[in-house]
Amino acid sequence: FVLNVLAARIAAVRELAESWASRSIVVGTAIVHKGRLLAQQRSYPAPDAGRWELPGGRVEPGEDEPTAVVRECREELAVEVRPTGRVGTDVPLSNGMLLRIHAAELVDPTAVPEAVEHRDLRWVTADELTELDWLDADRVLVHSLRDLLSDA
Ligand code: 9L3
Ligand code: MG
Repeated sequence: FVLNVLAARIAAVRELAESWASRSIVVGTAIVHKGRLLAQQRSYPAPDAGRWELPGGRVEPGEDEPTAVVRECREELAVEVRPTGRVGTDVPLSNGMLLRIHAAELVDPTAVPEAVEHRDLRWVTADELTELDWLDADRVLVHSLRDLLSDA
């Protein structure tokens, strides 16, 4: 009986820990098409406006990362993507969350992403990657993203 109670306690704590862990992840999406990477320019908040990032956002409680990637790309770009695996390392954000990148491809290669809530979108080449004014966290990933483009 005591062991059962303990096991239940441990399960409850683990569940809580996992829900906290999943809440602290921000997914970013590396969509590569014809040797270019899709970058988007933020329009808010003021300090980030005009700077570039990979599409994405917070993983919601109970949501897995690939599902969050698909949802965020629908919301921000109005396209369907298929996540294919993680890219680079996790990058700590100033708000205490972690940025984690997933590569993805367009389900329909002829679909045209739209800047639903962003200022601008750009398909960038490996050389253009370094020139963009990336958010600090995304800039850390430029080398990994370049590798992704040279593989394609
Ligand atoms: N963030 C940084 N780089 C990214 C993304 C998608 C997000 N590629 C940061 C910006 C915000 C936080 O994560 O501080 C949450 O992102 P969002 O929900 O504003 O997209
Ligand atoms: Mg976002």
